[in-house]
This record gives sequence, structure tokens and C-alpha cells, in this order.
Amino acid sequence: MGLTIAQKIIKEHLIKGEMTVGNEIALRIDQTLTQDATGTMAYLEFETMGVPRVKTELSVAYIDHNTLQSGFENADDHRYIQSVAKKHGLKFSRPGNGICHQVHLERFGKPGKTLIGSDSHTPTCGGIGMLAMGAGGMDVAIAMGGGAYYITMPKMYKVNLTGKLNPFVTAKDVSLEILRILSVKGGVGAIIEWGGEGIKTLSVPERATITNMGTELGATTSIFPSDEVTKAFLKAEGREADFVLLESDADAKYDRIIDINLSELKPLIACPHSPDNIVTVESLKGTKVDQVCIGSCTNSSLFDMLKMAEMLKGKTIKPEVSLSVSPGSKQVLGMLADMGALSHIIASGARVLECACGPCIGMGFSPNSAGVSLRTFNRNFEGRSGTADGKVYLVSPETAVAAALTGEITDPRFMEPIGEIILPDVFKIDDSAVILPADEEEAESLEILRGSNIKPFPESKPQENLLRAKAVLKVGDNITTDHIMPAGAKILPYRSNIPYLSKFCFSVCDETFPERALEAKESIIIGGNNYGQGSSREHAALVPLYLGVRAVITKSFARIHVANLINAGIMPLTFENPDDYDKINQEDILSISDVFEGMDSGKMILADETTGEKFNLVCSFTQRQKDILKSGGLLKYVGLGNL
Ligand code: MIC
Ligand code: SF4
Repeated sequence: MGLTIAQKIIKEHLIKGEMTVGNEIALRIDQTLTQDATGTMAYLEFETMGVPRVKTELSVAYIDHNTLQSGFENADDHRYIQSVAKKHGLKFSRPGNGICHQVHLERFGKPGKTLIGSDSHTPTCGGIGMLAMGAGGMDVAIAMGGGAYYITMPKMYKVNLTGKLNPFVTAKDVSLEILRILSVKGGVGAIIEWGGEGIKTLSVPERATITNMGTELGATTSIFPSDEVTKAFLKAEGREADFVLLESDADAKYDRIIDINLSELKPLIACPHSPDNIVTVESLKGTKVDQVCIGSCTNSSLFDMLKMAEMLKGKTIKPEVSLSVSPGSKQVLGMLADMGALSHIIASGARVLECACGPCIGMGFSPNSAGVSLRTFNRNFEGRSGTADGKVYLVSPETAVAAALTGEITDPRFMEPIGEIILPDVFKIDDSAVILPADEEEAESLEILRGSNIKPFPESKPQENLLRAKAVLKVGDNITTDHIMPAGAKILPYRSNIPYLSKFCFSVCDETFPERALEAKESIIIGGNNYGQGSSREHAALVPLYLGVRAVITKSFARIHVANLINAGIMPLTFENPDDYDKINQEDILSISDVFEGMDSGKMILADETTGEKFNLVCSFTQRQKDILKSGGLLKYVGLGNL
């Protein structure tokens, strides 16, 4: 039987397991990436393994999330990561060099290879035919140490594109269209392959916008073939030698096929507070806009920036609107400057920010109270912008500029036309902001530079046969990691200080949770569907662990978060009958006896001691996952000699 692109890469990297859907498989990982907000933890975890040099073909440590340095904390963490990279054989991408996904796509990603990154938008490199997945920091640490990455063998979905995008309709609108079709949980357990005649019209940056935002579908990853378009991009980056042709077999089988005609698409917009809350831009015409932000790993390529600059050329933005522009990388910013486009952006009244995540993760540029903010980003979860009642809409760069120029939501198709954007044949290549590791001999004597903001990990405990604890928190559907462990300028500096972070756990839903959880000592969280969607941050598991959470019981989980819970030694369980969720109240005392037998049989009985009712729970732990839970988390399991 023929294979899909992803199946071909999986087959070539398979270490253990059978490639049948739902089976656990172990993959050899060629490349890893980390960013600063998850990196400090990942490297502390890597250090506990005692491996002197990373064992991957390439590992890169980026600094891009928190570059504000509002106190010593970040500067110390950056210095720590830089010293680890130098000693342990990683490349270090300095702050200012750009957003990890954009830089990795430009300079390091390779078709046909595997990449895991401690950031959920790692699938961006799927735009050049790489099997690129987001993972928790511990999983990335294990891969750097030479261990495998475990995933559940996904289903294969195919999106067939026909036609060609009309002017002012963009790859971002394709991302929003697939979110409209599938929703934020429609991709869970699947890899999404993009194909059909229509892909020939999409450049690599456009493809990368689409694979980037596949994360919002909950997909394991998204991937494009590696073809002539990929080859031209790699050539422009001076990396033609990295090109390999990669396509699916003609008789490859897909679990679902979705057709999208690019010619029929209109500009779309995701309304607050979910990326799948999609309507046409036209339908919101006239809505007053306070702020516009252009950038993030979804829309910060040279292609996006050039289109935006062309629209802004010779114009100034409305006085009532504040516009930020964050180019994705030093390469993008440098080329914008060389090509003269930067001066159009500056002259328009835009505020040009650093090449970093910036406003996307709430690092400044929070909207005014109840402000309407149009952003070219990928997430608009409640509170993520830093303004609790801010209303964030997700749009393409074209729709963003149209709003900045008119002061209201405006379909960009009604703006003055711009000429075709032709990308240069050769990009500006300057890797001077990527610092190389020391050679092995020099590395031995190098010291790791630790700051006082780095606090010890929370102590994880082995799961026991009897679990008895209070349901300290009950939350609804689609709880994001931004609900569980918010980010933003005030909290992000403390990513290596779990005790401090714990004060903000679930603060978006219930500010009293941390205090009540600590008082209960041991607790259980009850959740709805798609619990833990969004970021790969393992802090959303480590902080609950610190607060005494022993199990999370939901209707369903998001992929990376469920792995992070197991890695932290917290048991993820699901209701056999989702309606039972309604019968449990916050504060009820719950118990499960025979946990170990239940782990083996896949069924457990949950007794609600407060109401006297009993409910069936299900789980499908592999032997490895059971062993991790019984050892008290992944690090302890690895410490027992199981790499
Ligand atoms: C995000 O977009 O939510 C982040 C910030 O990039 C996270 C990583 C983090 O929380 O550090 C992600 O997507 O994984
Ligand atoms: Fe950074 Fe935003 Fe991309 Fe996350 S989604 S990596 S915060 S730019």
C-alpha cells in the first residue's frame, strides 16, 4: 500500500512500535529546538541526565519569547541557556535574531527530517516537508540526550487545494478556513497533509503560515510536500544541498479528505476568544479598531512584511489606531531595510518592535480596556494579550493593514490594489547571531552560569493504588494552557521559578485555586473537552504538580498536554460517559481504588464520596506510560536507566 508523506518520514525514523493508528510509536529525532520560555526547564532537565553533548544532528536554543529583561531574571535565564548551549553542543540563537520557527525555517529545517521543539508551533517547518512536532520540555531533553520521542500513531488527513488565491486573500485565510471546517479539536490525533494542484501557487512562507496554524486544530502536525517551490526557497537561503524531493504515493490512503478551492475563499477573521470562531471580514465591516499587531511566527516572513509595507507606502495610519510590526527574523528585518520597505513602515506611523514574539505572548502592547485588537497571530485566547477584557481578532496581514488605515474592520479587497510581491532569488544570509558551541575539549572546562531565579523542580510522587482527593477545580470545554498557566510580561520572567508561578495558576478562571489546592494538599481537576489545548508549556503540568494535583479527569485532552501530565506524574483520565461530567461538583471528595489494576484494564471506577455516585473512567496507558506514572514522572523513570 502507498504511503503518505508523513508515513514515509515516520517509517524512516521508526525505532519501536507498529505504524497502525492509535499505537504508540517511538521516533528517532534528528533536530530539536527550544525557546527561552520553555528552554530553561528543558535544559535543567537535560542536565539531570548527565549527557555531555547533545546526540541529535542539530539542536538549537533560541531566545525569542521574553526579551524584555525588565529585571535580572530574564538576563540570567538567557545567560544560563547560552552557557548550556556552548558546553553541551547546541547552536544558540541570540535575542534579536528572530522567532524560533521563522529562523528555523530559514536556516536549519530540512525536508524529510524529524524535528521536535518545546513550542507548539514547531510544525511551521512542515512548510518545507519536515515532520516537525511540538513537545514538552522533558521530551525535548530526552531527544537531545539520544532518546526517542513517543507519539500515538496518527490518522492521516489530506487537504486538497485547487484554484488560486485572489488578491488580498491569503494563506492566513486558508488557515482560518480549515479551522472553520475542523474546529480547535478537529485535528486531534491526525497529521494534516496539504496537496493538490493549488499548492503549486503557494510559496514556502505561505505554506509555513498554514502548517504553523495547524497547531490550533490540535493536529499532531501539518506537512507539505517538498517540491520545486521548496527547492527554490532553500536555494535562496543558500541551502540547496538540503533539498530532497518528497511526495505521497499515488495510492496513499487518507482517513479524511477535505477539498478547498482557493479561488472561492474570502478574507476571514477569528473572533474572540477562540481561533475557530470564524466569520468573513466583510460581515464585521465598520467595527471600530483600537490596535493592530502584525508579526508572530504565523505572519512575519519577508513575504508578509513586503505586502504590508506596500499597502502602507505613502499613507499614514489612523490616529485612533496603534500599529505594531514585529518582523520574524533578523534576515527579514535586514532585507526590509535593504529593499527600502522598512522606511514605508516607519513613515506610516507603525511602531517597529524587536524580531521576537512580543505582543503575541503578552510581552507588551496589551490593548486598552475592552479594546479591539486585530492581530496576525495564531491565538486569541481570553486574557492572553494582557488585557483581561481585550477583544482579540485573528486576521491576515492585509486585513490588519486595512484596519490600521481605516480605523475599522475593513475587507482588504476594497483597498487600493498593490502590485505582485516577487521574493528575491537570493536572501540575505548572515548567521552571525547564531553562536556555535565549544568543541568537546574546551567544553569540558566550561562552567554553567546559573541565576538565583532558577528554583528546584517540584517533587513528583509515584502514583499509588488508592487515589483519594478533593475535586478542587471544575472547568469547562477547551481550557487552554493559557488558562492553566498564563504567560505575559508580568509572569514570563518566572518560568524557572515554579513556586512563584504557582500563584497565578488558573487565575483566569479562579484566583482562589492555588490557595485552595495547597490547603487540600492533594487534589483532582475536572475538565471538559479538549483540556490543555494550545501551548506546549510543561509548566501547565509542573505547576499543578507543585500544587498537589494528582489526577485530571476530563471528557478529552489535547495531545501535548496529556504527554506533559504523564511526564509530570499526574494521571490523565477520561469519563467513559461524557455526561457524567455534569454529575460531579467542585469540592466533592473523589476516590479511585485499584488504580494499578485500572491502568492495566483501561477502566477505573470513580467514587464520588460526597454524593455516593459511581462513574466509569477510561484510560489507555502504554506500558511505558504506566511505568512513568508509577515511577513518579519521566525524569525519575529515566533516572532508573530507561532512556
Ligand atoms: C505560545 O504561543 O503559547 C507559546 C508561548 O509560544 C507556547 C510556549 C510557551 O508557553 O512557552 C507554545 O506555543 O508552546
Ligand atoms: Fe511566539 Fe506567538 Fe509563535 Fe508562540 S505563537 S512561538 S508566542 S510568536
